[in-house]
Amino acid sequence: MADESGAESDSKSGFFARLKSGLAKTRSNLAGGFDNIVHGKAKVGPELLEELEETLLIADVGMQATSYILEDLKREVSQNRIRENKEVLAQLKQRMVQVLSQHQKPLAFSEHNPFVILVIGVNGSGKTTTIGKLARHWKQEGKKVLLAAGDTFRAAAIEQLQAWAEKSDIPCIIQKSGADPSAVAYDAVQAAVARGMDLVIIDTAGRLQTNTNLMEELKKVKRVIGKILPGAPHETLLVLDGTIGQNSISQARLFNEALEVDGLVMTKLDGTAKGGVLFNVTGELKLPIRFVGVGEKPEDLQEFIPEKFVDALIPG
Ligand SMILES: Nc1nc2c(ncn2[C@@H]2O[C@H](COP(=O)(O)OP(=O)(O)OP(=O)(O)O)[C@@H](O)[C@H]2O)c(=O)[nH]1
Ligand SMILES: [Mg+2]
Repeated sequence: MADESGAESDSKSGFFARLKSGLAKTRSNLAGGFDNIVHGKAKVGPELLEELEETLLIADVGMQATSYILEDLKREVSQNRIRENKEVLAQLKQRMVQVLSQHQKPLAFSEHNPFVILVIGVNGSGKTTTIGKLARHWKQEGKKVLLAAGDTFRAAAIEQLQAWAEKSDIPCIIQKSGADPSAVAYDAVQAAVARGMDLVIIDTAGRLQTNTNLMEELKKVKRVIGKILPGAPHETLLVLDGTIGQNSISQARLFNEALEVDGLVMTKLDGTAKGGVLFNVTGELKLPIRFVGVGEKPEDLQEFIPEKFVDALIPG
């Protein structure tokens, strides 16, 4: 996600192009309903809105978000106040941005030093690679970043995080595999305070949201962090795998109930036609989406900007 080209405008359009290509499957899923409006093929009327409704539901946008997106349009079209495809498109995009924006807020880096981020989620959702990419990006922004290999479950998990740390020349706190993840988190936060770091990012082992013991383990990690640094972790970041579609909602709900999640990352949107689930998950969970992953390259992990996301989904 870092800007390596040095040419800001180029890199910005490059980022947008990557977002667009990463969302290609979802876009083609939406295309049926949206092409008609974008290219002015269909007459504005109740049938067009029904088609749009179906299209949004198929892309996993969800009942509630879909009704919200279309409610005003339905009324205005039925009262003949909107007759042009262009107007329908503009309203639609505006509403979609609204749904995605309602819970957005920036990470409060400036309010805490060190700012502590605890990264959680099920196995393979993309936690460790997300941490690697974010750490690199924030280091390039000039922040003093410390990583913590809190996934002590497998030796390979520690090595995976260490590899990211070495590549970006970032310090990484480790213990041997099998160690208590709370102890690693404790060491890391203590070291960050002592060394005057700006940011600590703690990796954790993947776990199912239904595994009570493993959820308790994460609660303990949170408690221990809060004991050394009251108020920390400042961000409990839940990483969701975009390819699981609607299931991410029940998954996120259980993680949130157990651990009070502050923000969401949705990875692997390049691998799904159901990227509309972002509308659903932010609305249901009332949580901000911090980053989205649209591929495996560092620049494929992008800060989530509702306007850009909607522009990438719907051309025109
Ligand atoms: N296509 C694609 N692959 C991704 C994306 N984000 C992560 N991945 C891949 O997903 C795989 C799993 O990523 P990890 O970061 O190891 O996942 P994890 O959550 O740390 O996994 P555990 O530690 O086993 O729980 C890796 O091969 C990543 O490259 C994405 O946005 N798109
Ligand atoms: Mg991992």
